[in-house]
Amino acid sequence: MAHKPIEAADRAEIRELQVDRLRATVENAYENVPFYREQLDDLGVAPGDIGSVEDVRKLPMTTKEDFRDEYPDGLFAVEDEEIRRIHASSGTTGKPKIVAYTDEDIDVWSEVMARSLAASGVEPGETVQNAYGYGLFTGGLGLHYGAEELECTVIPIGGGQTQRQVEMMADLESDVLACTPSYALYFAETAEEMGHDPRDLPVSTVAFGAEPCTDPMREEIEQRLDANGIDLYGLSEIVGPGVSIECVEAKNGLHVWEDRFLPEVIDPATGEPVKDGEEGELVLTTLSKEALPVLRYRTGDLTTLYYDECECGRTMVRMDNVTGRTDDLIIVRGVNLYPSEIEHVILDIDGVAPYYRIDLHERDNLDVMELTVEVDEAFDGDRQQLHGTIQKRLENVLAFTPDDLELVDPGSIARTEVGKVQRVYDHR
Ligand code: DLL
Repeated sequence: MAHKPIEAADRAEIRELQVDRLRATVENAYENVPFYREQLDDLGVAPGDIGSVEDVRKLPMTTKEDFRDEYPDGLFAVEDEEIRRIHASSGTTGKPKIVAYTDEDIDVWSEVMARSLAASGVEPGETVQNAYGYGLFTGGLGLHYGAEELECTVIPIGGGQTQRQVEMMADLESDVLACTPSYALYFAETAEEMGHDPRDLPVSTVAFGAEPCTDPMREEIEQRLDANGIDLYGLSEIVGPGVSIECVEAKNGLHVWEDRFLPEVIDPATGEPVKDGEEGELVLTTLSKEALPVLRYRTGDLTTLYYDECECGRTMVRMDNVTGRTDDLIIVRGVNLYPSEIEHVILDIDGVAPYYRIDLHERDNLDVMELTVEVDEAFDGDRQQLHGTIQKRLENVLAFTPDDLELVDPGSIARTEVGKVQRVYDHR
């Protein structure tokens, strides 16, 4: 599918558009959101001070806590009558973050989502089986509107009902499965249990997102379903799904739709921008949102930006796929680890199934980590040996071994049919 001219525009043209839209966004925030007006006044910044994209650094940052503090509508920039839709992002604690859209916001969202699906190789006329949850979560309706905008057929099945999903896919010949990466594997597993070879199912693209997906996990999805796995990223505070996506040509970094969202990467400790090509926390500014303009949102997601050319011809910056968040860093007896690092090591080992959980406890004032790993169905080797291999590999790669490592039978670890998978349980 050909991309739109803006996706491959000259960088200078993109920058020009970004400055204009950034200024307008600051104006909207300043005029209509008292929260932002106060912050901008404190910093002595007026909308007219935005003369370049770099001037974004003059702006205040917005945090998750700001959304909570301003609950429900303190960050909205338009009158109630202009709000056409509300979504919410469920946190594990406290109030949800409420987000709002005008008609125009929904159009823009649908357009970036359609662009995303097209970049992932989806063609108009194809059938998209949308297994993201419908409702307050942005995944369901976000994908839905985008797929319709691209003139696809949508099956709005939502999360769960997995046997039915498998039957529908076979009977209605769905080309695209949109779901979380953990659900894609659960879907394949269920298909197998129902007597299908999942590789024979008609799906050719899996647009996975909403959760981290490491490389070994993606390989597993692609192999089990014999489909292209494409990483789709987004978050409610900025719009929902459709902030960035991998192109099918390169599958090497997610193109951020920079005409609508301005990305920066900062050092999470200092808030200063990192050097080019370094990893840090992704910060996003909306460039055309009417109902909810957001300045420099600290996503908590760790990534790197790449401005070099992409083989697909798009000029929009690519971000590395997000496998860690600043707040899911596990610190066990002074060792800093991200769950994705553990996942990367263990899923690369033959005989290990892509299901695991990490439990953190405190015993006698010490941090203790239990790692539970599922053995692959096809594994018929020696479990004791596999146990040793996992320990050794973790020690070699991460200089860390869990206090307890338990191997469990295939199917023992609970599967997540609806919503996002949880892998870390902190009992401390
Ligand atoms: O998860 C939106 C979405 C729906 C994205 C469907 C993709 C597909 P929230 O519930 O607000 O929105 O959660 C946003 O989820 O800050 C990341 O930490 C994580 N996340 C989203 N996409 C990815 C991804 C939706 N592709 C939070 N890889 C974000 C890793 C992701 N993490």
